[in-house]
Amino acid sequence: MKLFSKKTTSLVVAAGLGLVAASSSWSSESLQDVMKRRGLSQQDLLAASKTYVPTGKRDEFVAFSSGGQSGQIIVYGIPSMRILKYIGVFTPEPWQGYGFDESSKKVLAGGSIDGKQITWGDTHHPAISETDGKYDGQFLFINDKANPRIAVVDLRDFETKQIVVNPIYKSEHGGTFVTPNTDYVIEAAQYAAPLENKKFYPLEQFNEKYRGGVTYWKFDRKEGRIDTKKSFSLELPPYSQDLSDAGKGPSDGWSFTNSFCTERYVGGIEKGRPPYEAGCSAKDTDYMHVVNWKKAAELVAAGKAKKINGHDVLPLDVSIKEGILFLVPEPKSPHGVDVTPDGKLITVAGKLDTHVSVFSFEKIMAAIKAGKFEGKDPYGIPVIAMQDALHKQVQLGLGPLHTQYDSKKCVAYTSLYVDSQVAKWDYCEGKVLDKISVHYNIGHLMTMEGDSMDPKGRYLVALNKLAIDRFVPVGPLHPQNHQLIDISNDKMQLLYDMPLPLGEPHYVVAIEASKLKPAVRYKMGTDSRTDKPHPGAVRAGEEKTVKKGNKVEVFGTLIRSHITPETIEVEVGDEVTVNLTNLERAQDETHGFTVSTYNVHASIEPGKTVSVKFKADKEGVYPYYCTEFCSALHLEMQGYLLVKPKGYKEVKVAEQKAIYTKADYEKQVKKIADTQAVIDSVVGFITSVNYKDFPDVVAMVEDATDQLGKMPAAKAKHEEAAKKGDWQNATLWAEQVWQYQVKTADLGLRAKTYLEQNGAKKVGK
Ligand code: RUQ
Ligand code: CUA
Repeated sequence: MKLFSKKTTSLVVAAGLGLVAASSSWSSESLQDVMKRRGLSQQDLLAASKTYVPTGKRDEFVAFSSGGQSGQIIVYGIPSMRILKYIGVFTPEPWQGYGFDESSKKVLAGGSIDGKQITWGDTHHPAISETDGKYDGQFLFINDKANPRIAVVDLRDFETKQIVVNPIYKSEHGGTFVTPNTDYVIEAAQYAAPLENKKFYPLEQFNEKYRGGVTYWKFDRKEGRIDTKKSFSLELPPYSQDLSDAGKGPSDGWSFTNSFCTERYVGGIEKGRPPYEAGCSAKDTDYMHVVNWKKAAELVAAGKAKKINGHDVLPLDVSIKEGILFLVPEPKSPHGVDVTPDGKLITVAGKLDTHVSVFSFEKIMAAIKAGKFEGKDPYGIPVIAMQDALHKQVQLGLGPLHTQYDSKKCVAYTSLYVDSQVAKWDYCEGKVLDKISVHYNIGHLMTMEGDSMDPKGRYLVALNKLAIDRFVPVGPLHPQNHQLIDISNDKMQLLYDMPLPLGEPHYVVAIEASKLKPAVRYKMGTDSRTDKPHPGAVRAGEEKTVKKGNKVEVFGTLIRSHITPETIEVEVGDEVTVNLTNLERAQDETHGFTVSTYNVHASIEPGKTVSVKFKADKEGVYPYYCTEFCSALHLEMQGYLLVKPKGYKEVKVAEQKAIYTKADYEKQVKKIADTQAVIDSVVGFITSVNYKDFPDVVAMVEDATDQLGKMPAAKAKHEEAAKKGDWQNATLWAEQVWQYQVKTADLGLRAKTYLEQNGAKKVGK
């Protein structure tokens, strides 16, 4: 029996414009044959059919994974688990020119601390911007635990636009979490330290002088940037604040932050004291911080904050007096705090407790309103009794960490680190529904839009801390393992292991792919890092090199398949800035740019302008070239940086010897005529359909028209040279005409294919 049999015949038009017919057909192997040969079970096939995304088809969800110590973000598709992109965030990323061109260097420099550039980060928790508590797909935020910072990524182009440094912490962990309309991005501290910069207090003064906190970064959606001046923090006791979450729906306006080591234990193993891990887990409970951030923002606006390192901080006594800060005991060494989609309940998992605790926001509010507290912490913060805040406690297993929600009512999933399992449970009734083993030691888990007010269910990804024996060994450092689990039925089913070899991802968020609307091209001459017109942008024909003193500035362009200018001449010691605009409009026609040994690189997508800068401090000849394989004559997309010695005198050099003859020229002219026939037929097809209804095709047609528009000048040159019997120049200019034709035809054929595949309709003459 043949289950899969398919025969496809496609016409491939090679760049040389010969028409080549290629046919491929599936081999006659049956499904059973393949199962036998590869040792696959029925169960494997079922799993494969749930994760396999056929060639040419796209994923349902897009996941944004923290890149851990890589300081980057990894983007992959679900259910295929195919990696789509790495976004450079805290770490330079050469392919995207991130950290190798001027504007992106500025973004990275925004993350400098005390004048020191930090070129790595420990990214933990990405967050997608929300509108009314639902993912809107516009922006992405991520934190750096090692050097307390937050980055803003714009999902229109998947580029990092801003890095802000937390002005008062020395470490953090509880970021990033957004409020339901992304008014604020929450970032909580981790290891307490003095809040004033560069201030030393001995560890003996830990209780008095060390502090934690939670920061609310104001996000300006219109600007697409964090507004540091309108951001503020709450001073908190030196408890190790951990993860946070924003309230939503009925709990909107409040936020919740876990903590551990409320013992305020100070270790010192080298002094014979018991280590941190013993002292920090001695008590049975730690504290969840409950903060009224809306009221906090009002207090800051009313001038109740005090400035620490130039940043607004609400002192502990103010927050206590104004009634915006409360504590609720939570089981020993908690980790995740996750508000339910309806905003009514808050799930907390304690690493050293077998239960998850579900707190009721309503009960917490009732206790606050009634002034019913079991006491105060050492800093005077009112403490609500656990029993007064608790909705339910559910025994799940060993080492519960993080919780995510399903589209089905009352259904939650919690990771069990020690048990290496995912527990599916009902948080309304408080009962376990199902468990599945994962490999191994799961940290976070993630369901589709599972921390928003509108979870989508379907899939769950387990972010396992250890891979051990799951993959072909690649040395002592193993990749991470993201395991895809089907949650659409009552029983969970493990589908797929995905190795992620770029740092240790902590958390992932996934959004419906259809909600993302990334751009295809920039408005011509845009600086993508500022979203503003780039001062170095020029249009075709306006290219120039300007020299002022020892500063040389090039205003150049890129288009298949040449860089203008093709030579840059400078004197040793000159400071060189090269601005380049990619004149293309066609989708995916990116050019790259580098100059040999000067450590610069730019990725210049259609419409973008980028500048690279360097000091030409070595005499010599340095090729530059386009680093993206953009066209048939990509390798020819080249030029020379000539760094001459000071005071160099030009020497006269003989012209290159002619090698072409009249016969060569005539061959060229014939080739041009043949190619024109192909172009005419493609143009005939495009104009016979409603191509104007397809913006991508309109862009390709514009590019093609640009290329064609350059032909007459080159044609006049070859004809004139031919008239003079200068067969050398006649042949070369004719070749250039053909080059323009080739690019026109390439675009035309791409447009034609696009139209055929996207259901273009014939239009009447
Ligand atoms: S972490 S395994 Cu969120 Cu940084 Cu929990
Ligand atoms: Cu442009 Cu290669």
